Amino acid sequence: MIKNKKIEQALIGQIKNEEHSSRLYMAMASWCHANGFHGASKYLFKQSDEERAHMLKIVNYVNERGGHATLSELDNLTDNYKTLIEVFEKILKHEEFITTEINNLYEESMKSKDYATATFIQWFITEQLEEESTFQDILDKMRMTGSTPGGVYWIDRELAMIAAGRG
Ligand code: OFO
Repeated sequence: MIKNKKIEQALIGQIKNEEHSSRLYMAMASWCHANGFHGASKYLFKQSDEERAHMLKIVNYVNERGGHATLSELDNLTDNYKTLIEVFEKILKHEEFITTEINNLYEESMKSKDYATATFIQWFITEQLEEESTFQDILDKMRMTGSTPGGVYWIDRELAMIAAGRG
């Protein structure tokens, strides 16, 4: 049972964060498609699905432990970007924010001696590490190739390969 209501609320807050991430990446994927970055679009639609899976993971965890995973009202998001690099800069910033949220959740669970939740959250800590490193890598490549049409074309193809599991 999740006895501590504060932990239950913190997990519900994280459900909102994951749902927001999923919508944010879907909006970005749509922008990429509309602007001719089809590889980046495929990649971000996939990321959006992953974030939804993260959300479901927490929903199931809360309910399986006798809590009630409710959904929250979502924040507005931007639909417009100037460049592909701006999209990925915003993603990295967003993931850094999520990492802080996950770390706080872990700390709260430990303070409350809710070791089951702390163990559950460890998966997300590892996931954040991987995601931050992947997005940093993509950004580094983008910065290296600059904003030349050839460079942008190459990175878009790379993202298409990653989305297809060949990257
Ligand atoms: Fe849910 O993995 Fe990052 O945000």
